[in-house]
Amino acid sequence: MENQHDTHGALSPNQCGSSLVQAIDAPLPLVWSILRRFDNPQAYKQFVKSCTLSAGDGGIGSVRQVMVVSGMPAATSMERLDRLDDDTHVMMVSIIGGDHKLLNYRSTTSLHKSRNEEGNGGGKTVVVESYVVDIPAGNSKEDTRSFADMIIGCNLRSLARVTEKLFVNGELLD
Ligand code: A8S
Repeated sequence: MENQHDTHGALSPNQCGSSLVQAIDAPLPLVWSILRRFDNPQAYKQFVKSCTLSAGDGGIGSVRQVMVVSGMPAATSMERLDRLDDDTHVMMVSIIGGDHKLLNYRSTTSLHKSRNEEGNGGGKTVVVESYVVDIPAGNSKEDTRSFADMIIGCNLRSLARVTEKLFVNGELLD
């Protein structure tokens, strides 16, 4: 389930972005417990080989050094945690360095209780991830967006797989 329309009203001509949606058959607290671990993106991101914090302890302002698996057009990424809200389940991350072309990349990920399940203690979650990034010189808006959308789509489907498996195995966190 992906929605690839622009949701960032004020994009400059040299920027692009989109918004992707993923439904997950697992409770929001469980999904949040995996997503909020800024120090451990490899728990679900398949393109991450390893990750170490270079600043902070995983809270707001922390910086992580991500090593990407081979086969990608980049090997490293330096990323900062800008926001982590345990009440509204919103996480914001900026990419601030690395050997890739995603300059000024900023993402917002939020979790929502599935509407159908509200009120009956249901175990469904909707994830929405949006981003904005500069279009690299010599690249098209469409190529930049489809590249980022491909990675985020993989990440969100993987987050669904991992948390649905934990849920089935009875790992109900609160
Ligand atoms: C994320 C989102 C993205 C990550 C991209 C878009 C990246 O980690 C990969 C390949 C690249 O060429 C760029 O939430 C970069 O992880 C997998 C290294 C940044």
